[in-house]
Amino acid sequence: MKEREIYSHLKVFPPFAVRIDGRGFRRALDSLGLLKPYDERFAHAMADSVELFFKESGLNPLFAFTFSDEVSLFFHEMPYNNRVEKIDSIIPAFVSSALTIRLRLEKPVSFDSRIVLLGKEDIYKYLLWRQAETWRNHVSSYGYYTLLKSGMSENETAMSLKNMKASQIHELVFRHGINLAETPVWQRCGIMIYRESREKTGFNPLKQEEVKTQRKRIIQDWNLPIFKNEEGRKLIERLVS
Ligand SMILES: Nc1nc2c(ncn2[C@@H]2O[C@H](COP(=O)(O)OP(=O)(O)O)[C@@H](O)[C@H]2O)c(=O)[nH]1
Ligand SMILES: [Mg+2]
Repeated sequence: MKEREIYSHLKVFPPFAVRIDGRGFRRALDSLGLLKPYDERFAHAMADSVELFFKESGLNPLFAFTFSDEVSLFFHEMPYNNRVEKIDSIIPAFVSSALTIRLRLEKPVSFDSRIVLLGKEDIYKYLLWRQAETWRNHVSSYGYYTLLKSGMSENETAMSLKNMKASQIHELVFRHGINLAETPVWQRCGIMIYRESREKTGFNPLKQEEVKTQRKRIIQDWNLPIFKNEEGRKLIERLVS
């Protein structure tokens, strides 16, 4: 029967990204009574689940980028012989489980998963794309909940939004007291999770000498620059190298 496992030899060559997205999270999160469109509690749970992945999964992502219910993780190495089936199953399973524990959910949740083949030089372009999506999602979800609060049905709201330009949504939301240029940075730019190396000076009592060691810690960056700008480009350059 082993020969029927016909996808088991499918492999991917690093570097690549894996993007996972919460399945049906619109409904799945209902029971939590989250603030709309953004709830810091949910964003923390997502970022903490990814941080736990860095610490406990045994896999070694370069860094990760998350907004809303999606996470992109970047890899330049992968155990399991780079097998697609392993990558696309273990990663969403780990994050689903971590999020379930973190949010104390009573019903199971799942993430879908896809592999994105990227040359080293494509990683920046990919991140520009996902951060642009973060921004679009930010504008449209504020627009959506503003219209909904003003008494429209879900269908009417979706229809109206489709016909509105971004600038019109900005104005609409502004009239309801929210300036979309001044919302928290994480809502507009997303959150990055990465390892940072720091040199630590210790003392070796046997040799009676100072020793320098590299300590790694995980950073959650909630104050990301716009990747298109110089500061953002430099950050990504540093993370990729
Ligand atoms: N209330 C709330 N919902 C969120 C938040 N972040 C993500 N979501 C929900 O997650 C959904 C993610 O979008 P999408 O993946 O397209 O929808 P899905 O197919 O239902 O998972 C959004 O539509 C929101 O309903 C948050 O901070 N607060
Ligand atoms: Mg989703």
